[in-house]
Amino acid sequence: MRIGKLVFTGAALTLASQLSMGTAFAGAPKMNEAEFAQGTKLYFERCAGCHGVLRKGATGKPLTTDITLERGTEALEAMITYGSEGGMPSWEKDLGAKNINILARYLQHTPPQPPEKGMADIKKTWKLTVPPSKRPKKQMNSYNLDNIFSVTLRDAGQVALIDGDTKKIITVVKTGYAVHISRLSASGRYVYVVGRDGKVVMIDLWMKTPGEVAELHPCMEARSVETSKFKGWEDKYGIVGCYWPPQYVITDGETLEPLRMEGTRGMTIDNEYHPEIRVAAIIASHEKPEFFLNLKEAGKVLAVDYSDLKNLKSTSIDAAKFLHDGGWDRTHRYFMSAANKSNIISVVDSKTTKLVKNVEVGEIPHPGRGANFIHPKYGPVWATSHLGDDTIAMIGTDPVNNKKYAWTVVDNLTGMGGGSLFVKTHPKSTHLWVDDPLNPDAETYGSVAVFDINNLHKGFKVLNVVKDAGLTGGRAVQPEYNATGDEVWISIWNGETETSAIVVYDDKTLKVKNVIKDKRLITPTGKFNVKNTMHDIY
Ligand code: DHE
Repeated sequence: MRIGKLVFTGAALTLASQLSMGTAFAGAPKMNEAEFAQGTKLYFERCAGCHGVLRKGATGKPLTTDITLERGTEALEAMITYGSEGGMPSWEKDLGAKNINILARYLQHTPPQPPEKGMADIKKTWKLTVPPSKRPKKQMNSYNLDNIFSVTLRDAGQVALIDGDTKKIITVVKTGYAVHISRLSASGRYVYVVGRDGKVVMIDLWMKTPGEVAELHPCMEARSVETSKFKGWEDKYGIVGCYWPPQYVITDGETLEPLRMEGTRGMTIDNEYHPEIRVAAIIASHEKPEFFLNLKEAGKVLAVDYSDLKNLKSTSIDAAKFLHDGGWDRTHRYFMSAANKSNIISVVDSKTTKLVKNVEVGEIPHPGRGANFIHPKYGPVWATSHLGDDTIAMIGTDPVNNKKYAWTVVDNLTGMGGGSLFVKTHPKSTHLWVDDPLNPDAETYGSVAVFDINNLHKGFKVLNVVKDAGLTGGRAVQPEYNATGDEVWISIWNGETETSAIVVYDDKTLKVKNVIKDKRLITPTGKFNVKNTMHDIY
């Protein structure tokens, strides 16, 4: 199905600006230098996230010259203009005919190879803004730290720290370009934010006004950052997963000093060499001193043991291709990892460091971190919605007391439509929230569906979040609970120059409690509540 205007985009401008015409391909349609530069910029801003820097394909189809030259300019223009049934959205409105023509010609040239980034380069980017010795010894503010939200201000390259109790913005911190996610240190003191441009900023919540204490720029494109959570290793290490160059970097947890890095190029599960194996989601084990990395193009989950960085051990687990996002089951033992273009959830046991099962679900699962709850009939389940269809799949996750339901899809719900990105619930809640920001229909992408967990097949209640925010446009994205699990925060993601908002709902009554509007809230998308993120509650 078509998912409408592509907002699912963005790559590093800095990366595009480092590529030149040197690699232009003689057999391809003519382009002058300015057009080639524009094509490169457009590709990296809009296309690389799904199709890959080298255009080998992942969530999007491969766009290598053997394919694009055969298609030719006209067919490529039509594809970009109108999108495809395979999920590629229409770009007509965003790019316009001139840019589409440039992009169609650009795609027939050999993809320029972006530069590498080794340890010496990375070390030069390390900035210890406030060394640990100069940081507060205790919390210097009176905020309820558990209930602070780190909110992605996507197009502003910032995060807003919002006090969940008063709903007021505490401060806005500058981060990387098109910032992607925030994660918390195990203690809850530090927030780590990663931008699409691969810049990581570390924020200390104990400061009188929380602010940056360190930064590092280990990649040119990235989407993931995580911190060590195993007992005895709290706040010890951080890890950044890069899209480009394909690598990961382990850092000191308190300073972001880069300590150890490894490349991820290599063989896929089909034993084919791939030059661009990107690191997608990273999740920290609670069972062992390990990070679990989704190696997207390889289809492997890499368990990296951080107990001895000098003699680094890692276990490569065959899962399924195009691993993207995912989260823990409710016991925090099983990693439910979405191989989105394979329509599979790979279940990895973090205790045995082995694949348990590849579970087939709907089209392009996209759980975020997923949602854990007790299904009235099948016991503990973990749920995901889908980008490519309107279903919500529930997978049994209890191999002890509900063995016959474990690791199979026990139930499916029908939601508002395809184009969903995130589902969410909370152990204290009886509601399951499902967004739909990439649905083609404006009414739908501005709304969320809420299911009653005790009566799942009764149907869902639709909340028109755009209307509740008093706005006329925007996409409702990523439900996130507050620390006590009785409020749900939803972003209205509007254009950079338009008014956006965050709507706070009472989880019990589903009534609006607050609408947070502030001129600093530019393109809010992901929201990360300190307590829930730090304890992996979802
Ligand atoms: Fe994301 C998580 C990659 C587009 C909002 N996104 C992730 C993760 C990955 C990823 C690998 C998991 C990180 C982790 O857990 O360690 N996202 C990508 C892309 O490659 C993609 C498809 C295209 C791109 O070029 O970036 C993409 N993502 C988007 C968006 O357009 C979204 C909707 C808006 C935005 O802010 O850019 C978006 N992604 C998010 C959010 C999360 C996320 C809010 C974290 C969800 C959570 O609950 O943890």
